[in-house]
Amino acid sequence: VMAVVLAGVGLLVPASAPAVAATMADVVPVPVVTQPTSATYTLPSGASVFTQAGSADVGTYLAAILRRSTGYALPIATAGSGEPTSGISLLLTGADPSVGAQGYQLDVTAAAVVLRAQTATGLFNGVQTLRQLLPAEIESPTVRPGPWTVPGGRIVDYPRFAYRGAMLDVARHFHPVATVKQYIDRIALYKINYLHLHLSDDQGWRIVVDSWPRLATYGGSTQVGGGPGGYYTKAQFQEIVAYAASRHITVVPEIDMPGHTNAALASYADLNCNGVAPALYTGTAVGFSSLCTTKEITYTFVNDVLTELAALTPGPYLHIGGDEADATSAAQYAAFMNRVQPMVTGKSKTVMGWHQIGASAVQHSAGRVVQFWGTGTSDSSVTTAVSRGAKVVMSPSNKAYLDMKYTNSTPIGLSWAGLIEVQTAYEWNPGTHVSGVPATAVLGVEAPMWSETIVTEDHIEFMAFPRLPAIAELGWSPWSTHNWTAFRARLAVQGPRWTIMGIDFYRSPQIAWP
Ligand code: TNX
Repeated sequence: VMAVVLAGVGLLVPASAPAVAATMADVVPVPVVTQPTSATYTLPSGASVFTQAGSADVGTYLAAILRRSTGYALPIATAGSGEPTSGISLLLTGADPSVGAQGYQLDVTAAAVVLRAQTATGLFNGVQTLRQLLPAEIESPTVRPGPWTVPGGRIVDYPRFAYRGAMLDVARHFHPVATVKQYIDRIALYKINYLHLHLSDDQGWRIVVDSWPRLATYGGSTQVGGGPGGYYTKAQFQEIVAYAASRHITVVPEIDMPGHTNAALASYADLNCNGVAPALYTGTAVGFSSLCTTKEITYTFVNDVLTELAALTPGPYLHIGGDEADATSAAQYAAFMNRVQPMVTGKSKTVMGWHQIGASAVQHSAGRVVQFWGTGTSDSSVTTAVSRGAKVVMSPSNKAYLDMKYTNSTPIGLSWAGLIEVQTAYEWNPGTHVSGVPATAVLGVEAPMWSETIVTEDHIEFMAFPRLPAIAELGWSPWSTHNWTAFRARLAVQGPRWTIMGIDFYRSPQIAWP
């Protein structure tokens, strides 16, 4: 009801009203160094986007965004060798070396906007900042009057952690390609660079495996609540991977095992220890299913699945799940993982798994990443894995789970890990959160969205915004900048952008939305 009322108020603002200028203090995640000046750049209608070899794709992406709302032609032109003097330049030369592989330097004068980085990814991240420095109306899907101002100054910016992820559970409720693409565009706004897709669970198998075709056609035929489910063809999955790549996001596919496998067990009787296929499952219980760890065919199956998945995955990680394997003994779990992990590395991929794979009986696998999802602040599986050289992705369920309710009255979501208002999502430090896990062992953060109650694109947006930007800032910004008061002020300014983009966000009462 609130959203309807506010949308009604929004309609009273004529689309011809002049745009409100942004300031350099408005950016989420907050940049490392911000040096505002009193200058203002105003994008002229005849401006060009200047690119070099290697920055043309980012230039095309930026121009497409700017053309929609400005109505300007914004041709892509080749940057000259001298100092750029007009328009927006995307350069792979001359950035402050501190920006590294993912950062960027942005210089805004009255005459020009110049973005510099060492990689196209750095430029892409800088473009997300530039979008936030333009008036909110820049995100309008239709032409608006501007003026299209950018506050003057310099930003030098780079991430605290290399891995900043979002996870979407497409197993409990299937989410079609278009929804995933939309989410990719949403998360890219906040410099998220990994999309973890939870592709299999008890309720559904969501990716075609040619050598085991019933996984998708039968195992993917339903979902929580009994709906029709669905699955991605290989071409569709590759379409998602390519779309993510165009947003400088790497897909991490997950096949959860040996638990969370009822959909596979229902599809092939042979995978069951008793040789009997269970019925498809549409409830929300966890921990009841297991692949038969003592049968050889299980390992043929896992190897076939991982071989086909690796072939579809340009990114470095294959996530093998490993959580809540309550129907498997600890010894069998370790034996299973000790055979499966080498399959992953044998395909030149790196193992990623939920933190249970850190158990001492499970061997270390070169470079592996364990994903912490506990509600507490100590875990022996995590510290054991770290002591052997693993890196950790922090997804504490009482802080980073986007499927938890905000408050008792949130209409969707779960609450087993707690209620997570925006401040709760923001107030923790990935570098110190788990005792015995120093910041140097932390690869980054991830915000998982489990989908037992998340059915539509609208649900995804409502649960992700505004908490996803909080997790994104924990992953990107230096801890020295961490400040709830400052964050809530910067977050408030994002609200009008989301409204213009059509994002149905949760109007948290903790934030003074304009
Ligand atoms: C626990 S977190 C799970 C998932 C559920 C989620 C719901 C984790 C690794 N396992 O199977 O979907 O809770 O919040």
